[in-house]
Amino acid sequence: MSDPGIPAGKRKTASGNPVMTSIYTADPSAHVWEDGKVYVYASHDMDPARGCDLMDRYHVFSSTDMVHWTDEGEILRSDDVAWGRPEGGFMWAPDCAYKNGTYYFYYPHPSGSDWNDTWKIGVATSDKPASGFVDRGYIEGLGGFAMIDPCVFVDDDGRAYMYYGGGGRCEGGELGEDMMSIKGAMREMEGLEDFHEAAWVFKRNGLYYLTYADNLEENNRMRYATGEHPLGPWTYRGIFLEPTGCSTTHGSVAEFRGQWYLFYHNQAISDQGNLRSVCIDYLDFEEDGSIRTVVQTKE
Ligand code: FUB
Repeated sequence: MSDPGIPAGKRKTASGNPVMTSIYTADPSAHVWEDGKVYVYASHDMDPARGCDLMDRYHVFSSTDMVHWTDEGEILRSDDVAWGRPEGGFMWAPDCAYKNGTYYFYYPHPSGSDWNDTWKIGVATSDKPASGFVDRGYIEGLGGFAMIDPCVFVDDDGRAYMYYGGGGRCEGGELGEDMMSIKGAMREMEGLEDFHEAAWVFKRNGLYYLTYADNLEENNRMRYATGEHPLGPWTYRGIFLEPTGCSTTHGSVAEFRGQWYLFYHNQAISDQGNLRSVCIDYLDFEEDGSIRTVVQTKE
């Protein structure tokens, strides 16, 4: 006898999608930390929906069961960043990593008025996952055009890797012990097809996965590649999230109590591409490690 399970699309992740409904949220980076809870670090879309320039703060959400979510409140805003763009705004897709008792919150933010050419990756730290973050400056030696969407992956051996990129180029490199410097140099991630932005790296059964948003106009999908090493080279494997109805797509992947999940955003509540909301759906794999197309739970 085998357990057929409940078909994808019939299973409820939570109270239905979108899951985060206290504020408009986008670009979810999900992590299960040592306290057993799942935390989502998200961008906060602001009303009026004028565009990505108005985004100037981040919230964290937590859950003990993937069903009930608590908005833990704001953890950082552009006013807290002494080195940041004088006019503020542009706090784009963040990520968080944990090492040796410290949570490192990574966020892309321009350092000058000429926002698209002055991106830097800022780092704020705390000894708690959802509060107490203090900005520590930015990662030295990097900066410039479309250096957005940082993702930090900490491998089982404790080595940490950073990825970022927009405008068609994804770069990766190893972080130093301080989690705020790059060991050696960043290098282009090879083997990705049609990379746009939103890199995310995770490991399953010894295989590394790099997921990202592609360039389909006004309807980005999510694609992925796999590799034997956290910095590639990567083998392109396909599309696993079809358009959500939102002009941008940005996702992360986490395992919680033996089940894998995809976190992403859509515009189901507002019907506006700049007022997005975080969604969660099951992420399932084939025997050979390939990712099945995600069935988007709409409500
Ligand atoms: O939320 C601002 C930007 O839109 C992100 O950095 C991109 O990944 C896209 O979701």
